[in-house]
Amino acid sequence: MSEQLESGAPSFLDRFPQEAKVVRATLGSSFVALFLGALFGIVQTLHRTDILRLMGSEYYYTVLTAHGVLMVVSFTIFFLVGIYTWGVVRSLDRPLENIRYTWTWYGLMVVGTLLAVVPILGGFVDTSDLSADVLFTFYAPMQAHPLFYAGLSVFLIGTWMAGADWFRSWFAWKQENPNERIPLQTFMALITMLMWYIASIGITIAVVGMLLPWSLGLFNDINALLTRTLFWFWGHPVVYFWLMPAYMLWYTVLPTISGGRLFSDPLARVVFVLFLLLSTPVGIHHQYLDPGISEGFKVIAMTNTMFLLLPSLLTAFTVVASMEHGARQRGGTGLFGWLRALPWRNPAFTGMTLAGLMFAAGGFSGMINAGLNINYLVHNTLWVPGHFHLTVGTAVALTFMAASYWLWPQLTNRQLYSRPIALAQVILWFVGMALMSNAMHVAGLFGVPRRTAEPQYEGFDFIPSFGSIAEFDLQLAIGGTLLTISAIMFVVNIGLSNGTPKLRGLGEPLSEPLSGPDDSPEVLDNLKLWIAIALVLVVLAYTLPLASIIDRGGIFGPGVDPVPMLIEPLLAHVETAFGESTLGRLAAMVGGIQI
Ligand code: HAS
Ligand code: CU
Repeated sequence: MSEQLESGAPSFLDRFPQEAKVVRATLGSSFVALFLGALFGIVQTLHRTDILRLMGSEYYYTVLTAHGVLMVVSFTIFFLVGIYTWGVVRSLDRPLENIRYTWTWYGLMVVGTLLAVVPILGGFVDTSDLSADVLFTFYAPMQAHPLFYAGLSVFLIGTWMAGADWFRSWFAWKQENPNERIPLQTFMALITMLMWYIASIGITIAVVGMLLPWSLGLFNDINALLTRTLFWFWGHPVVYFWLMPAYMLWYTVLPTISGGRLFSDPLARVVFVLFLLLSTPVGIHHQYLDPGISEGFKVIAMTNTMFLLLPSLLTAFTVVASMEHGARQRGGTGLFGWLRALPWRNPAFTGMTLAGLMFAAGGFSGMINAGLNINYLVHNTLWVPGHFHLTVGTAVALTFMAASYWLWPQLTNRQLYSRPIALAQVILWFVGMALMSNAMHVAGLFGVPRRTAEPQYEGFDFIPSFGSIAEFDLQLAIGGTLLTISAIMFVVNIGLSNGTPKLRGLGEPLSEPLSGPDDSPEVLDNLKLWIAIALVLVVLAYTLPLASIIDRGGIFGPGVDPVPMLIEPLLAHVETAFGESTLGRLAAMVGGIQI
């Protein structure tokens, strides 16, 4: 018989035992991926900084692919499906419609991951022809074993089914509550999935239509630029797919553990709608340096990207305002004095807040990336991994870990093994990442490339304007080591928590927003409207660039010559095609259809 805590509320496990099991399984899978990903991470950090070489450089891409795929596909997305399942069930306050269906999508995601990871690991076995050293951006011309693409496809199907599960639950709830606003957490999960379905169009065509048959040998040529463009059609929304569950936690859990209430539910809805509208028509900002896409399309992508800063800036405001409200409820006063009244000893709070703080820096490097001209300075340098270790590697990963300290006890009815270790762990992550990402950003500015085992070319010295490359390497290696220790501390702490005594009453209800859903215009909940606008924007942003790439390079090859697209020949061509009409001139301005 488990002991009952005196004042505690029933936990998620008490109320939804079946669903709690699924959420535990998905989060557990994500932690396994994090643990393995961290091990590959340290191997590659120490290798490229030449501090400890455990393998030959020919295995560097194998390690890098394993690190990337385990971290940004498995860790993040398994966590996402778990936390949204929790959020939807909790906020609709009803069990899922069919738990066997739920286990089916979870099973598909596990099988998909295994299918993709086996060929990656095959890269270590010289005698096997299994390999997938294609990095987490797996577009052509690098080619993986067909199993890798098959695994990815199965994994994706699993995620789509997960989304359908939440929609189903929401439909059922709506029948019973026809006049109610969609509860905030469910709203966030549904909007995220609508974005995911739109983004998936790009990757499905690339993987099923091109990469898989190409690796099966069904055709020999491939239009590499087309697979890249379709990849980034999906690849940018993916970064928000990682971020949105973290935002869900910042909006709905962080205010409660700060001792306060969410400042504004309507603003949170606006933010998620903006993500749905703007996440996809910006993918070309990853291709500013790709020859073969005209500058006009790149400028459109840049403009959309700058608009896309808005939801994050709104988030910074809303989340900090909610924290301040919490602090003042706890007796905090003064312009900044309220910061002292926040619960800094709570690892869930401190972890999420440090994650937010680092995201401010990551967002800043994102703005630099997004500038078409300044991107030329940083593209393909170590700056870019510096950027994404602050965003996905901290804003997202640290939030997920911190939130787990809060949620895991409610899924297991057992207290956390050690809060002091948890607190040390989140601080260690922050310190490790501050060192590593700082070194990466600065080294990138000096031109040190990303994605290479041998960044130091023979007969060539990078000229830093301060410090030395050796110092940055050391900083990077120390940071990477602290991060690996921190990841291990997290997994071990959660693992040991499964052995603490059973308790009842560990539930922690969430506080109501200061400005609730009734204050937000009903149109915000009109999902059909938002998806229609999102689709129109995608069509506007992508039809011409894709038509142009296919026109010049074919669907199945031979591909586009790697020469820059110039406006003048385009103008000449469009004049012949459209005459001198305004439309013709306009089409030429943004990049034309043919060259
Ligand atoms: Fe990015 C490349 C532009 C956000 C991830 N990005 C990448 C890659 C990854 C990635 C993985 O335009 C590399 C892909 C590859 O392998 O090639 N990114 C942006 C922009 C944003 C942005 C404009 N990125 C993210 C997020 C990611 C992510 C989020 C993952 C989760 N990124 C780019 C571009 C490239 C790129 C180019 C291509 C570079 C190249 O050349 O290859 C924006 O969304 C950022 C907006 C964010 C803000 C910050 C708001 C601040 C907040 C903090 C609140 C504070 C709190 C704490 C809560 C404006 C919300 C308060 C604390 C107290 C104590 C009070
Ligand atoms: Cu992007």
